[in-house]
Amino acid sequence: MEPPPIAITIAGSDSSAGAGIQADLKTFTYFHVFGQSVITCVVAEVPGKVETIQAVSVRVVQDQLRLSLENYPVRSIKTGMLYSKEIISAVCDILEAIPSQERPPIVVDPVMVASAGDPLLEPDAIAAYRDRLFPLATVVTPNLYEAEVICGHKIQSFTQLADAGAALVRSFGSAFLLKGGHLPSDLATDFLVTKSSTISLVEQFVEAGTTHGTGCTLSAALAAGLALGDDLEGAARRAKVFIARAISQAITWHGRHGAISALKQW
Ligand code: PXL
Repeated sequence: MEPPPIAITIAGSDSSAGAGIQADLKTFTYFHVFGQSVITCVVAEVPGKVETIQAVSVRVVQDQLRLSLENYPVRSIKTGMLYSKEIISAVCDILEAIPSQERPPIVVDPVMVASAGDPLLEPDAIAAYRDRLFPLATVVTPNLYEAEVICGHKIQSFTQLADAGAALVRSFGSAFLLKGGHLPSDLATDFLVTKSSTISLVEQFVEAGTTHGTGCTLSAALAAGLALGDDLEGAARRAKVFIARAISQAITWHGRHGAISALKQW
């Protein structure tokens, strides 16, 4: 039997396991992709509250990534929480060293803040994303807030979101999947913008029990599709259907401090 394709997630560990590395690995498994992980930081948190962040040393981040790439046929890579300019640069050093025709497709989820508003990226790291990681990406997946930070202006409508995508594609050369779920509407509309087209991906908006991990889960599903050999549009369509399902089937527990939920990623 053919072994499954391998995807690597380069991201933070979420102790509550709804986002981060844990969300990515569950999502990869759902798609029958063998997930490997490069842990960039350890985050002690529950949905809505980040308590502590401990970054992993740059050396250990690089060793995790280098060992996977040297020993396995890696079919796609996704990045999630990278936290600092030092970690972004360290990851780029390794990715840039792969000859471009051998480099697996790279999905960059430019994680900046947790769903409850806690910062997950040092402010001076944005330049490293723009200068080094976005140009290496196959596709970058900002939500509304992240798109505003990257573009430097407010985005208040679906038209403005699609226009922002076209400007970003011109600036960085990579494709952008812009997520419009935070724009008020009864439809959750995302735009996949490439050099040659803009495609809208539309699902019914579902008020989620939690939004914790939605960005991680979508970008992991996208990376899984690319690892399986889907083209970018096919992977994006499959990822959109998957995240809509994960949100509508979210699970809720009744814990000591009340209800607490997670997406269903399996
Ligand atoms: O959903 C953003 C995110 C990404 N990565 C890690 C996280 C979170 C959200 O809290 O903890 C590790």
